Amino acid sequence: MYVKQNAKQDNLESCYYSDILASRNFIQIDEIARLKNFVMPISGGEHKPECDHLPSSSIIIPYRNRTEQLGIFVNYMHHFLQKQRLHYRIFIVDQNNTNLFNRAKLLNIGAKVAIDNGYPCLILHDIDLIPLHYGNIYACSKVPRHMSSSLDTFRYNLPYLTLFGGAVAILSEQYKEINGMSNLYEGWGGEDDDFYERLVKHNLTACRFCASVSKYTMLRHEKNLKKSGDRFNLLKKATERSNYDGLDSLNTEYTVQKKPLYTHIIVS
Ligand code: BGN
Repeated sequence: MYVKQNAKQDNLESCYYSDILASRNFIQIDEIARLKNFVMPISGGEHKPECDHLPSSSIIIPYRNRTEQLGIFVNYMHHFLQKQRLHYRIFIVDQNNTNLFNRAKLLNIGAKVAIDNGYPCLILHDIDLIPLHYGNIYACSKVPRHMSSSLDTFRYNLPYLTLFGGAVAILSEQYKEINGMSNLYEGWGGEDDDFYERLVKHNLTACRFCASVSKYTMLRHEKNLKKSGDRFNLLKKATERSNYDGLDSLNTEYTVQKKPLYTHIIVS
């Protein structure tokens, strides 16, 4: 358990996280059941600490019908993010139809809502990924950052160097500059590689923290994801398509509701 170490820390005026790094680095998954006692009051999944903080972060989660993971994720993440003393808000972007899952389009919609609400930093995040190191700060770096590069299901190795999926942090300005992600990837796979091509096109060199800080565990789920049959062809034209397929070509309806632990964006 994280314990405040001295009285001075109780009156912190800035949200430095070096004390977090110093105090305790790893979180045990079995803490999840006890998290309720640790989190501060939240509305719409937003929390603002009473101190100067880093630029505000929006945590954007593409989602459909994984209630158990949702409960684990939001409880764990409020605890985790509050230890990092961030101003943040969790957005769950819920695909409310039976079409193939369109992860990138949901991320575009979440990013649009977050940007419209004034968030300068976007954390694009799968719901089954649980960060294990407090040093993995959920704020944006100057360049886009691949956060989940050390994942237990990949035996803590990167499958390939340009992988840019799972959990990434990107400034809203940069996301707008590259026109977000493609809306055309229906089903599993490829949309994150397409996203990476957009970064390359705009000379945005991505970064990673070291492997020990970038550790994640993946929550188990049934592997019933249908693959995108088009992904190979789509990827071939990723760079040229980015001019007209992305954040500026969203034509999907959605509603936004504040729930206690998250902002719920329902996409029809
Ligand atoms: C890759 C997928 C990514 C996925 C990683 C890790 C494709 C495109 C093939 C041309 N890419 O194979 O989307 O994030 O695996 O699982 O399928």
